[in-house]
Amino acid sequence: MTAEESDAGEQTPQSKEVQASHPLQNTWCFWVLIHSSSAKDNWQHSQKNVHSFSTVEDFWRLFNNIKTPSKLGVIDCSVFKKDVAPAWEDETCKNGGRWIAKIDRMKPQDFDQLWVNLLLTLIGENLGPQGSIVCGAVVSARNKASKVALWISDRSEDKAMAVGEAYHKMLKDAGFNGDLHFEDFAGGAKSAFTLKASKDK
Ligand code: MGP
Repeated sequence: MTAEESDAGEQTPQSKEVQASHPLQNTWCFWVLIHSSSAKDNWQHSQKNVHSFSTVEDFWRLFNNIKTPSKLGVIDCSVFKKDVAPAWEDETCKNGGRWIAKIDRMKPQDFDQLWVNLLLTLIGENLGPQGSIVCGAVVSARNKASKVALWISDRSEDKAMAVGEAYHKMLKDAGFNGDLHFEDFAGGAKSAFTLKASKDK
């Protein structure tokens, strides 16, 4: 709910009911991976799908009740479309890759805000005309360089670049000023494409 809506004065039960549910285009799942020695041995089974949401209100109910990434130690939190797992092996993800932004020298509160901005962009389907290939986003909070990645289901250059540019713009608007690297899941850890900080191609 926006500040204007909450300030709008008394509401009828009917208007409250309408406000109670703003459906999202997709249902999204929130996944958590807490790093431990056993997680290294069994990475896939260490990822837990802890919650799902399909309305704006449920999104805020979840995110207003969990700690922000900078306060969670070494952890990976992911928000992915329902039925898509945040794993290279996933049937949808395996044909794509991930755009990775390394976040260093950013204040914790700016990092947390960047993550919220990314989630709002994600669930608001605001990653441009090729946005349907988006699988989800991962924040990897680390002691040194943390990462924020956008996973997509298509590795073709035109689509990957289009989504990458929209993602880069969103990150830059949130104060990120580094390069963005695309890792093709079929090509190992190699960076297939790069978007430079100074220019978009
Ligand atoms: P990472 O989390 O992508 O890199 O992969 P990070 O966080 O830079 O690594 P760190 O050492 O800095 O923490 C770390 C490791 O997790 C990989 O080497 C894999 O062993 C495992 N792993 C990560 N992902 C995304 C996957 C995946 O999708 N599938 C599987 N099977 N293992 C993964």
